[in-house]
Amino acid sequence: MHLPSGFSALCVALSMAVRASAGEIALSVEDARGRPLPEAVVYLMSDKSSAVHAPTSVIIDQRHKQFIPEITVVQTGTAVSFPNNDSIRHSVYSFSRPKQFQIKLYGGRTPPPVVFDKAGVVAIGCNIHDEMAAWVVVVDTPYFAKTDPSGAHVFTDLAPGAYQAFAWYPEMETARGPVKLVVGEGPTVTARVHLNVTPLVNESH
Ligand SMILES: [Cu+2]
Repeated sequence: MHLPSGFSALCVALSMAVRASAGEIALSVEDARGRPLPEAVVYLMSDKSSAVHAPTSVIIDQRHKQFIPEITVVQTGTAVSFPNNDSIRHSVYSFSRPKQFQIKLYGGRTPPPVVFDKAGVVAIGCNIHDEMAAWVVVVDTPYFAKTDPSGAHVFTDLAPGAYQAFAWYPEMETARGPVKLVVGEGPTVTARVHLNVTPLVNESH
């Protein structure tokens, strides 16, 4: 796997927490300065993960010349709609290998959804407005989330077994990982993932 230069090696700290609930993995993600990183994509792979399916339709809105949300994570096979709620027209496209598409200029009626059928990172833009950017991270697992304001997410109700954890943030070409974790019969498994990235600056929020 090719990793872009500029990202340091993955630092992982594993510890067993004392909480008694079984089948949980608690992940926390931090940025280059060691601060909690909200809105990072995290996901877990396991032998059984592709057999379970997450919801299969998702919306990425367009308002005030922005995609909302900017970061979306979906399971392979998910259909994503791109409604345009601006009074100007947009043309949504991607050149990324897992999903190349182009929707001609439109306003008003929402075009048919785009099905993201291959795993990987898909960078999305608008042909008219260069400043519009969004990412869809397509994963072969239903166990995915974005980290909360404290940079964390807890996966619950996990069957015992081996899992591989990954984390991703915009501008990374591929997700960082795997962090190997084993869910046993007992306490929560925790892992901390350090990504050498700078949080997105978004002046309009
Ligand atoms: Cu546009």
